[in-house]
Amino acid sequence: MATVPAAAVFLALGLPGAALAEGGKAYQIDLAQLNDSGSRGTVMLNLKGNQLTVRIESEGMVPGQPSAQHLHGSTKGHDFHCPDASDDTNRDGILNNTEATVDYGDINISLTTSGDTKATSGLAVERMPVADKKGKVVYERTITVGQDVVEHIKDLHVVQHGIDRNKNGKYDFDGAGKSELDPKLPQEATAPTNCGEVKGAAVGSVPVGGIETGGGSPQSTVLPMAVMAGAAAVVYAATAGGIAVARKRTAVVPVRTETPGGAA
Ligand SMILES: [Cu+2]
Repeated sequence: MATVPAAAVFLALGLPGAALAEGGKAYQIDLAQLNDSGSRGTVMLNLKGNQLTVRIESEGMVPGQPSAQHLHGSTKGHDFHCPDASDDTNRDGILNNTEATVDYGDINISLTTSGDTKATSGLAVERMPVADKKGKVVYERTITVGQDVVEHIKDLHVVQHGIDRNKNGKYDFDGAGKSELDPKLPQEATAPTNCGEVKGAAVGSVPVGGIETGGGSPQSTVLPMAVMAGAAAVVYAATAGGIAVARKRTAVVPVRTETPGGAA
């Protein structure tokens, strides 16, 4: 089982002990690339009561671009896991979110930088971390979670989204075409770039009710990110240069557009 003295884990990883509340349980996740993205990272989950502190350090992300990131999976005992290239069921060379959701399950928590962390904030990219110029993302947030999350923390996985298939430093339609979730979004913006499971989860966690796929669970009959695209306060807007993050006051009309390269 992956539970170890939290302070020891942070010591071993070189992460600041101050980030860790005393008396909590810590779980480590190694993020492994999907879609040949070259992305990788380390996640520490620290649980103290119903306070979950999530710390992510990842690299190989698309510089200057926001990365949607979530805890995926089920807190009801269904067994999900990280996908691999064989889950590219339409064999177009891209593991898209719909294909991957069969394995990693729906969004349980959106790992936003502020505001709510509901699944409906899954594509609230103005509240998602932006990679620095070297493609590094550092994220830390403490979230109040439900008892179901406390009891099933080992059944959840961290997934970060956003790839740069044509290596031009931005999300655009030339790299991988349109997202299957929303034709207005590039596939590069929504495809998963990495995924990681809690270490030792397969040993310590016995799924209830056996293995189910995302497609088979009732909550997965609606594509989560497609739903979020409509609910999110922010959309990706295509520009001449590629993709920009457009803030909206209403559900329809962008009122301000930022170029993604502006974030340092
Ligand atoms: Cu996700």
